Amino acid sequence: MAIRNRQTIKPPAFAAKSANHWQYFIFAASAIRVWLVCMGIEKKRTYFASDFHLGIDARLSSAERERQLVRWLDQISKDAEALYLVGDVFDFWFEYRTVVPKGYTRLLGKLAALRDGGLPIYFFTGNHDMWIFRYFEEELGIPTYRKPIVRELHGKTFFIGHGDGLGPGDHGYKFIKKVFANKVCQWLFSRLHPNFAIGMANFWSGRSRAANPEAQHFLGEDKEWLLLYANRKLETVEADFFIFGHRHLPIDCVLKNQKSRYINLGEWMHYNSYAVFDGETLRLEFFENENGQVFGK
Ligand SMILES: [Mn+2]
Repeated sequence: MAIRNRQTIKPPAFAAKSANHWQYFIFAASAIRVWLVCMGIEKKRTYFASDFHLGIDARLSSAERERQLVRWLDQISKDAEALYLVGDVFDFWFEYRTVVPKGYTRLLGKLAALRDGGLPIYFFTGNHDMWIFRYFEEELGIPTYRKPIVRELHGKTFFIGHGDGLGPGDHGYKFIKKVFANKVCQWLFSRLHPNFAIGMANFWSGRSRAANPEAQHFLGEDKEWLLLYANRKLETVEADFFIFGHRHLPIDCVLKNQKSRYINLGEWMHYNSYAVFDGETLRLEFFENENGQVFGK
């Protein structure tokens, strides 16, 4: 077999042209991407919010707040890549095998529509709605988490959870949480008639709020218990962001490694605060509230 002289093997004429075409293609793709980002069409933002406490009235009534949340969801759906609802969406929820609390139709409908449209949504139970069982998963296709999770998003590590029962102290609550999470206690509670059981729970929920007036200021780096928890957790988990709710105060604080941050999502009874991560930076923002303030900076 004749061996072809190397020099005679030239790249075919179209190769040079196709390299050019390739460059054009890359240029066009980046231009389109810039345009999509400018238009807000490319979905690349991850949103986090918690503590809507639907069911009780605050600055707005619960019904008004629900509509406000739907407006917020409409707004973020334009560029959302994912949505994390980090607990206490409802002020109280108990789910029977065949019965769920009435109300919240607009929020549930909007979440269903977004989920059906392909938006990944992740739901965490909080201390007020820990008795959400399989409804969100089965009816809305939204996975429900009862404990903090660690997620990798665009190369950053997120530690995400509601935050109740974490950090030092609060032994009373930690005990009650164990009772509430107990399957036998849940079964017994579910034997009660909903009118009685949910009425009693709403009364309890209101009382617990009255007994624990919210501390509406930043307590300092040595006293904010979720910050202490995050600093401690850094010894075993290399997270860039610790995202919690529960504290009802929008907080953004650099942790002891001078790199990671503790973010508290605040709440929607007064602040309407949420966090948005664009793939590189994360910040707290406020919806329909021009007086929002971030603590701990
Ligand atoms: Mn809460």
